[in-house]
Amino acid sequence: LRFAVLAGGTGSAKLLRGLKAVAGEFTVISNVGDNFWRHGLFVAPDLDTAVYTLAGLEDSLRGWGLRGDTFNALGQLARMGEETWFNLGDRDLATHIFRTEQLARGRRLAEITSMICERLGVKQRVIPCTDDRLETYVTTSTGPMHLQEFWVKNRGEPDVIGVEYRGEDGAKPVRAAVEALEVADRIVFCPANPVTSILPILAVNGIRQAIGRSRGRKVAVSPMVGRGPVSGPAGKMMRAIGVEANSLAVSRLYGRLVDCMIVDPADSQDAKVIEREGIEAVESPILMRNLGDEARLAREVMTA
Ligand code: FO1
Repeated sequence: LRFAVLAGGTGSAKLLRGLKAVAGEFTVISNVGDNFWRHGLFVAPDLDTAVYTLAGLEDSLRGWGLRGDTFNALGQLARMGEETWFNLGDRDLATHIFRTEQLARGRRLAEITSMICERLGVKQRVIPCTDDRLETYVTTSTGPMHLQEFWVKNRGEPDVIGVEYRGEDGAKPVRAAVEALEVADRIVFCPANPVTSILPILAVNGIRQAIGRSRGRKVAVSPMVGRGPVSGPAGKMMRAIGVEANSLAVSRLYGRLVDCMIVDPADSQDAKVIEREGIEAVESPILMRNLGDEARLAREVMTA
């Protein structure tokens, strides 16, 4: 069976680890909305989180970066008076240096990502949804700011009024991503922040259409348990775009694009409404505390 998996950051990485354990081969289509330039380097956190996780190099406690990394270069940048709120590890920097150099040579992000996958021994394909600029900006009471500035520099504290995907009109999909979606027997929506991880992927012209055209079964895992997200700013972001922060609201955001939603047993009330609205709801624990949980949910996603 051919799986295509839409993925964002930390929450997605856990399911990717489970899928790697039980499915083996699949194609990840990654969000790029949180990519940004930092210290002269092009950083692509969700791509790197997927690649590091599939390479077995991830720091699974933090949910980003490389296990055992050190931060000496950043410390020296601080000493030189630079703002160092975004923690780029010494070894992680190698990825950003490599990617930035390849971009300067004229290679595209998708090509560079597959080079990184190959060099780190990743068997799965990891494809950015677009090679073009597409950045998630958060409108706060003090003005718009890039997602990383909101989440990391300002610790997710400012009130959020809205969210926009800058560049979405001009962003073309990566061909290999469209092809993977078209031929997939199953398309999986990871348990990710819908507003900052999944909707930016769907905002790329051609990606949403490819999912709509696909004859594969489309299964989404809710990132919500009870009245809020498992982690991160999803609740705040969902309220900012005018919806509630629960599994039902997530299913409505995905709408007809998905056939089936996996929701936590704590959300069985939501599950009933989701079913009534025409999407199958499967109740299964979505919290992933260890590899056992990750593999069990991955199996659920493959069979639901
Ligand atoms: N998240 C943080 O909360 N603080 C950091 O300092 C930080 C550094 C970082 C470095 C590389 C990387 O790939 C990711 C990093 N993240 C950090 C995670 C990132 O900000 C977001 O969680 C993802 O972009 C969300 O998808």
